[in-house]
Amino acid sequence: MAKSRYEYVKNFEQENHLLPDCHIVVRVDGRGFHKFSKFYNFEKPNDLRAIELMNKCAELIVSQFDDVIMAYGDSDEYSFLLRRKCSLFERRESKLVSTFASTFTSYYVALWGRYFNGNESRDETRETTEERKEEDMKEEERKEEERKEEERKAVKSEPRDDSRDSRSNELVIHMLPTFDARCVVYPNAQSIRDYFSWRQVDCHINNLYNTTFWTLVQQGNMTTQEAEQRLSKTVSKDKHELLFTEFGLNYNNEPDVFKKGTTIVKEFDTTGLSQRQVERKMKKMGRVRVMHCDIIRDGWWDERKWILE
Ligand code: DGT
Ligand code: MG
Ligand code: MG
Ligand code: MG
Ligand code: MG
Repeated sequence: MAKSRYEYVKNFEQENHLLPDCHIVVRVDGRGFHKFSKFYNFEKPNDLRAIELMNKCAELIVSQFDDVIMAYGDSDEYSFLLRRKCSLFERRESKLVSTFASTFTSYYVALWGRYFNGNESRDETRETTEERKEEDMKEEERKEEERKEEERKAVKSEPRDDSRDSRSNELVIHMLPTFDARCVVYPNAQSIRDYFSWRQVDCHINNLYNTTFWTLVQQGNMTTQEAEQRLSKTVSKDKHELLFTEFGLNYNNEPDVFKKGTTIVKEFDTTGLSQRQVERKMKKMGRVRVMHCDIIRDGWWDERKWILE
């Protein structure tokens, strides 16, 4: 192609090629999800629909990019770990950041209805047509109930939020989900382990706080200010104790998906393979596994040495 006289402007572009041989983490985080989660009435403290939607988006990304070896997420964020030797987009930071943010956002928007509008039953992973029929019938009945309930409300002429159809949870144009992203480069296995420990500890601390806070509000009939006041200056142990003695709730029995977040990892069966065979195999797709477990302990990483190779 002949060069035009304008082409010199290309020289103004700057690329940040991330350091070779280092681990890259791309973290996406929902923009303004405090407001977003309120607008779409997320359940408190945890909305399983939102969590499962996030997990599905992350799983699709892990499956789509060979170089993503692991992901960890909770709340409105997900961290993706790229293989140390990865050359995706020549390790160009802006390409990585923008692609992950937009791909994640696209999945989130495309799958929203499946998780938030009772369209989960359209999931192609569903087992048999018989079960599907039964579910569809139940779904119809539920929708009919909802419709009647809406009518009753309308008759009482409650003030209605005219910004959206309160009968559905459809995304509206002035409140669409967007995600930011950043790349962080880590020099060694220990810093990567510490990175994921940091995120999982954060998940734990937030979840313990939120669980206690919303229990005080929902079951203890406190105002949010009172609950905040009650929890100020408390440490973890106090919150466990409060939940147990005042509400008979053993925090340890809360679902792992809330306490531990979600880890998605590519697994490879490498038993009996030579080093060369292992390397060849690692270049192909591994089996994608989703789990909710402790990733701070050594054992988890010892069983999956390929992640940090
Ligand atoms: P940012 O990230 O700086 O744009 O601002 P936010 O508002 O996204 O703040 P961030 O990311 O620190 O916190 C995530 C927010 O999302 C937090 O306010 C709680 C909310 N959120 C996430 N998952 C759930 C959920 O399952 N249920 C409810 N009720 N809220 C959730
Ligand atoms: Mg934030
Ligand atoms: Mg956020
Ligand atoms: Mg966040
Ligand atoms: Mg192009």
